[in-house]
Amino acid sequence: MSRTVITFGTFDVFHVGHLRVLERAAALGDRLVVGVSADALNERKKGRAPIFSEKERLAIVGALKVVDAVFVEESLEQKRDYIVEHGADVLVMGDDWAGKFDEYADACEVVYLERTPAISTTAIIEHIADL
Ligand code: C2G
Repeated sequence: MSRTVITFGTFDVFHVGHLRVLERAAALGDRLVVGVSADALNERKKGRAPIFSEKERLAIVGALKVVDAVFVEESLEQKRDYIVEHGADVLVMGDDWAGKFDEYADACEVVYLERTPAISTTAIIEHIADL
């Protein structure tokens, strides 16, 4: 039986922390499906527009060897629908979200992976702004 893994994220200013979490998520199953946050969701969540548009972020994440399919994540509340729609057996998120998605444990396995230390989109943006 093939095992489908699902994960979600903005993946703005794509960096090695994003790559590592996707590689580790893919290793937990046979097929990795990624929900990439819509621009509007990002603005609601973070109070700013992403640097790269959802179309660009979808293209980058979708081109990765470890990613089998991408879709737009329109809202955080639709997670259960996305899990069912994509037939996910495992939901994976970085541990900055630890405990936040435990309510879906009745629909699939929920796994939180350790974040890659010392790298983030915000830190990269701040670093570039300071150059
Ligand atoms: N990540 C990581 N290590 C980092 C930075 C990010 O492992 N140094 C992981 C996050 O934990 C997350 C994924 O990379 O699992 C995507 O991170 P973000 O783009 O910051 O995603 P976020 O805005 O948290 O969106 O429905 C949930 C949201 O859409 C998650």
